Amino acid sequence: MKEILNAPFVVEMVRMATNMYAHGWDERNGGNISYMLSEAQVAEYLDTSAVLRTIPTGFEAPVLEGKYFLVTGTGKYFKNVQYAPEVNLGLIRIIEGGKTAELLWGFADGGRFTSEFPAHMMSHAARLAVDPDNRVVMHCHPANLLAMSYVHSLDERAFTRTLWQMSTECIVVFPEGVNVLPWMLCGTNEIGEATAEKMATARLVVWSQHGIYGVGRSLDETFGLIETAEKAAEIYMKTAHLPILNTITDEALWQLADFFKVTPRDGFLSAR
Ligand code: 2HA
Ligand code: ZN
Repeated sequence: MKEILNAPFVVEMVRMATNMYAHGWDERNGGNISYMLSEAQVAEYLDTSAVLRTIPTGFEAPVLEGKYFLVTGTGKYFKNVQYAPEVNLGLIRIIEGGKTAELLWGFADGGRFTSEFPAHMMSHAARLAVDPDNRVVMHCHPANLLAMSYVHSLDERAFTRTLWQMSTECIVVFPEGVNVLPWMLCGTNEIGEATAEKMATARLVVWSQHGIYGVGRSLDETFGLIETAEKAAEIYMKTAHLPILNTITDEALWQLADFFKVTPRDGFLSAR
């Protein structure tokens, strides 16, 4: 059996948590990541029949039965993940239709997965229905997206259009736009269900006055999505109070969509 601390998925997760902390997106215990793994990946490093303990989840997600996830722990600080991966991360398998998680590695101080586990697992289930290659759900608290949710309309079309106008890359990176939830109590099944519902039509879901959820096929892709939206929000917050003399027009956004062969969310650009 190979050493799990050297597994590419653990190394990548540690680097990602460290990088996200460095971006200022994950103060204190803010943020969480879940990364779906195949049984073959896990079996190179662990005896998959050796269950350390079982943890109840409080929800059901039958399509995740038998699936493996590397997840950040509740109350754990992203800044500390690199110093003690086996305490701050856990590797689990979902059983009993989602009601129970079997811990195979990690959470070595007796801990458990992120308080946002329902939102993560329900988002995985929702995204797998749209994209069977989805692997990652990532949540964090980037300052400019949060700030924008205080001063901008939360209408999804309006919010998306503003982000698209703030940087040429945006419509290419997230042509489906962003979805937006109003403020809701975090850590609950209700916000998990609402997030998953929004995930049916976009890979980014803003949690107003809280943060953002992103999903993708890899950690890099998911990070890049959030990074691009957050950069656009930063430009918005730098310019919103100033006289706007220039913008990226809908005609220019259509040109980008054509050139980069992406399909903008239906109805989000003016018809041409
Ligand atoms: O895990 O970010 O939303 C801490 C949080 C809760
Ligand atoms: Zn949060």
